[in-house]
Amino acid sequence: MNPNWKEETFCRSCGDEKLVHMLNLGTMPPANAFLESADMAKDEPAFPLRVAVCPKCFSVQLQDTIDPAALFSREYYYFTGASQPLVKHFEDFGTRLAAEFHLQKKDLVVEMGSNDGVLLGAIAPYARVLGVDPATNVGVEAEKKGVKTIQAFFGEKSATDIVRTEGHARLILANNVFAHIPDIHDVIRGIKVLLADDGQFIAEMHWVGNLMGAGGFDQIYHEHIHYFSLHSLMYLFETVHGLTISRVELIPIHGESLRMFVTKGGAVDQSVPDFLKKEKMLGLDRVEEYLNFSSRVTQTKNTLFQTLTDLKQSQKKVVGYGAPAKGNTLLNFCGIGPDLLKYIVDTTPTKQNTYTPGSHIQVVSPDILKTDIPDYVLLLSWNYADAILEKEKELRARGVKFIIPVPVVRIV
Ligand code: DWN
Repeated sequence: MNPNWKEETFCRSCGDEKLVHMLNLGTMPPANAFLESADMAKDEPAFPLRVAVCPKCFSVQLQDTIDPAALFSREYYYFTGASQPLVKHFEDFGTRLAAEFHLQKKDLVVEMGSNDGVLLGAIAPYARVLGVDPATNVGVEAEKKGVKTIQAFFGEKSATDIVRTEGHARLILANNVFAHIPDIHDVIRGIKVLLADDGQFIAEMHWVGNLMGAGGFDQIYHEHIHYFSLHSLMYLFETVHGLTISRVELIPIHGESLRMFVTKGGAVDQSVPDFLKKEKMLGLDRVEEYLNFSSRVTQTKNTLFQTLTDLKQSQKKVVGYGAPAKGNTLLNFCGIGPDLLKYIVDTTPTKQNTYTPGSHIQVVSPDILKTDIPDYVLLLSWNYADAILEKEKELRARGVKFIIPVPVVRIV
């Protein structure tokens, strides 16, 4: 048994052992484990990727856990700053938080999973900011933005240390990180220690309703332990931890993500009951709805593989656009390799001249598209489709077609 991996039998959120299996994506390497040339000849660790739902609290979660240290306490290949639409999203959000919460220099704002400091950099002019991130490399980029970063996992211990040196936090932020953490109870205990009594914990995370609907199954990978609904978040924060989800927003990021505002009590905004009603209409309070997902995933897999195989047989040149983590789930689950995708372009310098984990397709700079014109482009970063299709309008004017893979394959 790989020491970095174990199978879970109990619901991580409520402890109910009757987890119901809902989807098996096979065995594959971690989605951000891009390979340098020297790594290609070495053994590539791969792990089961299976998803289950808890019939009691409706928490959707991986059945297998990889040691977070094996995933995050290392060079991290993902930089928020590589995606301009995401940079704008977080810069706008930072400005909004400063105004909405009347932030002042005495206020402390802490972000867990702060990556290269894009969000905290936007808040730094208004308040004291502190990043917490376990990766060994991203903090250097954050420091360039004036964002001090502690290289650690956020939890009760790191939160206690921060209170001792910096005091309590007016805001604690977590964007695309809370769902990555196996021991979410330790994180919530840390939030309760660090958050000021009038403070708010604000988190963005992929929404399971989108993942099973218009978004894609490709957002399932080993970094993402949990796939929350508001129903399951309510059980975790309110029933288990006695906190209050006071407001919720659905935001058009990474498909559609939930943004929740958590307080230590007080008024609850109408958005919370309204969203619970929306989820009930989608059947997210019924296990059957989760069990229906698997057949749609298999349909997408078969259609995408057949589309690319047909294009190859028609001598068409097909390349990938964007090397997101989710793209590696898609490529590995659908069995797509260098025979079907000649290369993949990506704006992230650390990803360029590497190879995708499992599928071993080379990642190169988008500059290649200035001279090497493909017939088709598989848009692996489909969550930025609008911005990318606009950016590549000249390619499209030359007849290049874009394949959008999820939730159903379509060519534009
Ligand atoms: O939770 C996570 C999600 C939210 O972000 C993390 N586990 C890691 C990461 O996942 P991802 O890699 O799927 O995220 P993105 O932001 O969808 O990745 C987009 C990729 O596409 C980046 O590598 C940058 C690239 N890109 C590009 O090459 N050209 C992006 C844009 C907008 C472009 O024009």
